[in-house]
Amino acid sequence: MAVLDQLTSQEAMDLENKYGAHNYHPLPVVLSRGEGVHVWDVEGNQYYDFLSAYSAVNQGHCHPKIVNAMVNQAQNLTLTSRAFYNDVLGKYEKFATEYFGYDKLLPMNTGAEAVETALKLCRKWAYEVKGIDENEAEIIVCKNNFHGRTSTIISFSDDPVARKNFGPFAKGFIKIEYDNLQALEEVLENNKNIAGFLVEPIQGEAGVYVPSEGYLTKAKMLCEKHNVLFIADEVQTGIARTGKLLAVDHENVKPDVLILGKALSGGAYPVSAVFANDAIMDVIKPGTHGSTFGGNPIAAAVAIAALEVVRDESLAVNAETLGQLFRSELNKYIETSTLVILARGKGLLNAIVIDEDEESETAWNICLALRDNGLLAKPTHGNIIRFAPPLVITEEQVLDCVNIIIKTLKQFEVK
Ligand code: IF1
Repeated sequence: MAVLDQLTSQEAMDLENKYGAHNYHPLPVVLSRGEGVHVWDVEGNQYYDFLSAYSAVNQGHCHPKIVNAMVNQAQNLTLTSRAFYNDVLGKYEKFATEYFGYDKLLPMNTGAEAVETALKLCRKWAYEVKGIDENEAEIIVCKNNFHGRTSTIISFSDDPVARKNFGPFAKGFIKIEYDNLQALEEVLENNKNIAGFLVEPIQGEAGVYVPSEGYLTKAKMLCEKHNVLFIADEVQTGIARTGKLLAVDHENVKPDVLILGKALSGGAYPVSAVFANDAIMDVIKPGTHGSTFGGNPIAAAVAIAALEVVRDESLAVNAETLGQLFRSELNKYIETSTLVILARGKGLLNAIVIDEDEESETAWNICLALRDNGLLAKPTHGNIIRFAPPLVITEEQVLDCVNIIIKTLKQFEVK
């Protein structure tokens, strides 16, 4: 088989199954093209994308402005490593730090790398600025977190599947309940060695779990009181997804350390970054941290374009307005449903909870039926379906999608 031959869906799936490690269980659909809110499979069927590559494609598939920036840069210079300067990185750093309101950023590639970077930055700050004894620093994390797949990050996950037989695990993390200020205060009061508090403003993998109003504000205040860094993982919630540029903006909280990834490139390229002010970021000195690809010229050019699209197309406002419409339309149906318990979320990061236990296959089967009806979504746990379309979606398209979703759910209602 020549590499360029057009495969059928079945052939493409068979190839992945035979030659690729089985670290995923994809919904059976093979995509070959994307534009805006739509993707097409190899047979030419069109779908609404309600996953957006886990919120990486906020700007829509193959946004022409982002693709142009990438192609133009790729024709000039792709990679220098950080052994030399390049003429795009500085421009991007100026643009992005002004955009998010920080003194500096540290460029990486994937979300997990950026989380790792933030953890290292936090520890170094704790020893060199806060004055914690070497190797004694602790970072507070939340139950049911998702921050990525590296050895250190899974050390403080409590997903048994993500951890089993990957030990021994890294030390230095204290886990508390999410959305529980008392638990946070207790740890802060009783431990002198706390360096930071790492938190998702909305827990994505946990099933789009939105904390109580005021949680982030008060958590930030507690951190300030105890001279502990408030580290927000906005890899999934950031960049307009929840109806504000950042999810912390809903409470006007300014994290000491901000972690971004995914939509920082509009899904065109792996681009992540950690943002902080000089008092923190200046602990990083030459040789202490880095990455061959981090800050490469393509990433820098793509990220500038991706952030410009978010601003120029008012994607945060669109996510806020259409998110409300989406939830209110779905809720009208849910009131009469015996299958769906609730819809929750913020902006265009939403989920519905099915009245089944976590081992149930219903959510998976609903996603197969949604696919057949022209909409792609993925379950998280057995009973939750996440709905996160590209933020360039229109009102008319939202209503069309609500119809598809309700029509599909009705097939599963117990009569
Ligand atoms: C997979 C979930 C989403 C993230 C937060 C860091 C990372 C992620 C808050 C790491 C990544 C992804 C990765 C993806 C599944 C996924 C996910 F279901 F697990 F929770 F988005 F909803 N912080 N999230 O959500 O970023 O290294 O992947 O670039 O396939 O593992 P990464």
